[in-house]
Amino acid sequence: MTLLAQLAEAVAAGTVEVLDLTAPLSSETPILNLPAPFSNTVPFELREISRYDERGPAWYWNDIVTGEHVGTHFDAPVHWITGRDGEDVSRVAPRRLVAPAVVLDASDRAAQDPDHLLQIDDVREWEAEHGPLPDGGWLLYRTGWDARSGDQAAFLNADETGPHSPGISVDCAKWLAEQTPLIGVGVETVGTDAGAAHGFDPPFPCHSFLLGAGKYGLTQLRNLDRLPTRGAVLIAAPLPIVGGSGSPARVLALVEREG
Ligand code: 23J
Ligand code: MN
Repeated sequence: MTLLAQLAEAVAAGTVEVLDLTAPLSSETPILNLPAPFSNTVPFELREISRYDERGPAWYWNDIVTGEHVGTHFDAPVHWITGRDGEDVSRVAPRRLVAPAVVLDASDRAAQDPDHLLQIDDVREWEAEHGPLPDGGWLLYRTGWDARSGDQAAFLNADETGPHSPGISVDCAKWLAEQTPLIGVGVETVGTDAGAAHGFDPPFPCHSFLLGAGKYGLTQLRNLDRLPTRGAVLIAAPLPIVGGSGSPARVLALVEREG
């Protein structure tokens, strides 16, 4: 049997499970809210064209209105000034969109401290226990933040000092971008950077370093708690928006279950 025939059989039998890591897309899907003077994205919206009515008697369809960076989405290198000469989302090679993924779980610490920042030593410790970061693969950073994704206020967790959500330190973002073989970083939060990252030096270090290194971001993932620490295969499917800086994406994970 070929490898792909085996895979198809395993999916049918459930020994390879297909997990959906994507948040549902609706006008309720939380979106980023940058402070003045910066411009913001629009939320997702459906605009009905017809629904079995005089506008179209036998068909239902909608136009969609969305930002590129709404809901579970893919950040392409050109999203950031450091990656301005890099790939737009339509140019990301399909083989890059199927890749191994590992999970680093910091949900205990993020529950204690909503501003929790992942450090290089945390990743080194993880590697000592679980092996090296995958070459050409994703680091999925579990923080438990997906539990808040049904509620924009809880998800952004903003007070008078700005948003508070977990992320990655400046040093760690630079190290992940420049010293590891990762293809990118996936998170449960509204963006790959911490809520407070507008005040870091450089601001938004995940965006700055990872996209500057030609790497990618994935956001608003869910179901990371259902993934093994290593061994999952991620399928990230952003739309090939020509010239686009990113795109809402369907993100699936293939996971082996005990027969
Ligand atoms: C633009 C500016 C800052 C940030 C973002 C976008 C995102 O999080 C994003 O979705 O790429 S932090
Ligand atoms: Mn984005």
